[in-house]
Amino acid sequence: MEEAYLALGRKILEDGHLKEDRTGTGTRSIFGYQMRFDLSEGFPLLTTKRVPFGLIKSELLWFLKGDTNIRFLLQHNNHIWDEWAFERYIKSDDYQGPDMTDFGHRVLTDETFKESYENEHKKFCDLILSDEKFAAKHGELGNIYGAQWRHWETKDNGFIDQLKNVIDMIKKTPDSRRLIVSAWNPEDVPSMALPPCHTMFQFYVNDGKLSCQLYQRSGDVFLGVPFNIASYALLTHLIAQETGLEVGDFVHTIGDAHLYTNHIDQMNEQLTREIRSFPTIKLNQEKNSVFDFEMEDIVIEGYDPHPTIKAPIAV
Ligand code: UFP
Repeated sequence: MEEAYLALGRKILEDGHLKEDRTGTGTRSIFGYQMRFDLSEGFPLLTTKRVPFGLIKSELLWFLKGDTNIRFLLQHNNHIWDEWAFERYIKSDDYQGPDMTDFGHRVLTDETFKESYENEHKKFCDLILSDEKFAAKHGELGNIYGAQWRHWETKDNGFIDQLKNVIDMIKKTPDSRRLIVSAWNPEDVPSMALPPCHTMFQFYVNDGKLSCQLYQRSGDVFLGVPFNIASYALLTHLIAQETGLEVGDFVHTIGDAHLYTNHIDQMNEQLTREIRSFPTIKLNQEKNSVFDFEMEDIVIEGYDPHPTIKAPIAV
């Protein structure tokens, strides 16, 4: 099944057209691609390079809680959302340190600046962890996934818990063709630093099995997509357990599927590696609501990947 992912990498290398992008890095890109993973055959955590499952797990539990403050992530040593909160902080009146404008690009080229950035970033994270008031003010990311999934604001000042509703529907009307959660909120998009990449997902129940399809508008195929596959596979497992279903397929549909030009060598290296068998996932069988899972309730077994391949993140 991992071949489905590698085939995408290969296709972009062969057919992808050069395309400029928002980050100024440049990409090779194709439009419209679909992969399918039969979750009953193993958990799709890539083996041709190590994918850090702990980060995927804590991020998903954070989304499920409807939490949009990075404090929970930092408490779990997860730094994948730091930059977005840090960017807001340095633009606020409370930030008094050295100029951090455009830090994402400057750290790549200026060693002295990088040191200063790392220093400020560490101070920021320490404050988020130690000072509750600071965290409430500066750790907040606004209307990102957790908010849209669990707390979609309505015109009459109420809110919709899309995820809870979809789980109820899977239990009561599993044949429904409306089992959808949308993170794409057109009212919020213009004010968001990073509009949702995984924009909507749909469930499908057949023969006692739960399948999930994600529509991802934009996929960084080397760095982002391996995370996204594992995250939605995990979500499908959690919801299947609550609804008493087996797992079916995870179908991953991507709009702009791209390789950044500084990920080409890394993708080529990954393509030379031999696929190993996927690991399996064990969930605490005593948890029967997706909202009750803690880190230790979810365990990956038999994961034996090739080593990590490092690549710069485009910002
Ligand atoms: N990206 C992913 N997966 C994610 C995520 C981001 O691949 O879960 F949050 C990548 C896609 C793209 C960039 O390369 O981040 C977002 O940029 P843009 O908004 O311009 O598409």
